[in-house]
Amino acid sequence: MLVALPAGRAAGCVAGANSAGSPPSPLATIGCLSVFAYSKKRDTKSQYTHGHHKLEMLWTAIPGALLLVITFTQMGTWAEIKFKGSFPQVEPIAEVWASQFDWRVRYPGPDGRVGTMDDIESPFEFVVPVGEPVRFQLRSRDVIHSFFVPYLRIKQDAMPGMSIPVWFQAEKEGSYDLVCAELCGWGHYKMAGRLKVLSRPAYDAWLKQARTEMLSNGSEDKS
Ligand SMILES: [Cu+2]
Repeated sequence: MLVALPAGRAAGCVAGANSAGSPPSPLATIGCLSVFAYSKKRDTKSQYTHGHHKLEMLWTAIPGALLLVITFTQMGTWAEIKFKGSFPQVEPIAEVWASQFDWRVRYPGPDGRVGTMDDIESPFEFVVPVGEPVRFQLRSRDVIHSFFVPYLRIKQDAMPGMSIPVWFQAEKEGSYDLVCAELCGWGHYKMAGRLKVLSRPAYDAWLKQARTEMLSNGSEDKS
């Protein structure tokens, strides 16, 4: 039956093999391929193609030009976000440490400085005031991580040995995803933190409460 179908060979072969509702057997498949292989004239030359230069130049030049337009039109925005000279003149609110597989936000304690004994640590939770520019230093304890808050479209790599300044301004109160956007190891998925945006009074109250708890060293739980 296989060789009796010179026209529409493949369809005929498969249809014939499937007539009983079962998948084509290996023998039927080999038979179909053989029909194709041996039906070609042996003396024909292979066809070579060199593409279409004009078309290739066109579909290279158009995306290239578009990328250049995008690059130059957004340079101001990029500079505003990333260049240190255009950062808002505010004190860093905290240090954000990334590590396998953890976010630690260190706020200054009563001495107003980060990196001292009275720092407040907030694991997996970055609390900030709404409607104000927030500046922080981003650091890594081990490998490359990436601080990513999709809601704010903010992403910055955290590099070991570097303290990288970052800033943003959240305009709406709420709780947003804070994730690591760099595949940093087997527990990468665990770096699921939160960015909590509070009103200024609520933020001050949260900070005061956190400082009180830190200074009490847990003694309030014993009462
Ligand atoms: Cu990470």
